[in-house]
Amino acid sequence: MDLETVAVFAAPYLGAGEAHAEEIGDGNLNMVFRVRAGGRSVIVKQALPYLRVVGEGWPLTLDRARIEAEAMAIHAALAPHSGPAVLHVEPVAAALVMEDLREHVVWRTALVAGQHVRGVAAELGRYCARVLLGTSRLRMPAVQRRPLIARFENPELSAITEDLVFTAPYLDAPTNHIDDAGQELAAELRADPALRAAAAQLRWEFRTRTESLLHGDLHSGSIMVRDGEARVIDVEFATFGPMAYDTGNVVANLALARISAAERGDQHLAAHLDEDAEDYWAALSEEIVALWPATEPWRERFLEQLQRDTARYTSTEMLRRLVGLAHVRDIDTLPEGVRLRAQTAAVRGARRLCTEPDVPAFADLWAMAAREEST
Ligand code: SR1
Ligand code: MG
Repeated sequence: MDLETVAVFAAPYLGAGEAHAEEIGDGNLNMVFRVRAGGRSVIVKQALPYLRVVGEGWPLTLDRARIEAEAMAIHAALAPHSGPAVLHVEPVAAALVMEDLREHVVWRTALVAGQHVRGVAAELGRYCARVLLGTSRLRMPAVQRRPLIARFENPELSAITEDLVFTAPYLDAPTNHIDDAGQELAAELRADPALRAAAAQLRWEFRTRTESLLHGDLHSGSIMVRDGEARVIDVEFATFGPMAYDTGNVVANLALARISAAERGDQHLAAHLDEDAEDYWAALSEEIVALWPATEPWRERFLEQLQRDTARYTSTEMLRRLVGLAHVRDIDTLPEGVRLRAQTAAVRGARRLCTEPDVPAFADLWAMAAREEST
């Protein structure tokens, strides 16, 4: 859709008067518009038959709009108000009309601007527990789950993850994007057989461990926040996979934000991010305990395994954000010398996490991910 057609398309969900549209999307995949009329506004998200940032040279299934709409419906049932309300789904146009979260900001944008938003991390922990446990065999009957696993196969977007997260960063792949200063760090990853084997094993587990319906791309750019509230967006990568893929994404992106804040000398935000990480893990664990079925006598083992796997997936998410195709602004907006220090600290921490994931407590995991010294 263009600005004119999207305004007509969204008009039934707006107030009276002429509708005006603007394009607001800055994501890699889709078109996103805000449309206003009569004092109201909605968001229209449309999938194109290709990747928005690359163009027609990278074709991509329109089925991602169905995946997103269906995943959002499941999220809304298990974790009410964890995402924007979906007002309409139009399969032919591969478009969704959604609530406009005008009062919220993208979490990464707030963090890069040095702003701490309170209460968000704990909210996110509860959301993860509700969706991840709620779609697992611990809480969802097999008759309901098996057809869902097929509906969320999502092969094209899962292949992007398999390639960009678990494969390309460990090879001299043309999709990698590494600044001159970071070349040596990237070469270290390629020359580390234990790390390459660990990443390949995590790719295998991502492909085969259909534990829960994942968000599939749960970084701080997929989370909109305001005081005490987190709303999760951009669910097109949803597929069944290991729970720790999502929890590792959250921890990795918080860790990169923390490393960035510390290297910028923003000790205030760095301290808040330490608290956020603890709050996220505490709320996640408490909600898992609350939802855990009384008939399953292995809760502590489950939590230990989740922590261990979160360490491993935190590692691969951090590394791919440093040397892969899709970087994060937290690191890339740092001035050159500071950026290399941040990249070095992050690579060092992520590599340790991969090889030493069996830490006693979450605080140890966090210290490795986010508080490694660069010098
Ligand atoms: C080519 S898509 C690159 C990245 O953008 C998405 O948000 C996912 O993180 C994907 O890996
Ligand atoms: Mg996205």
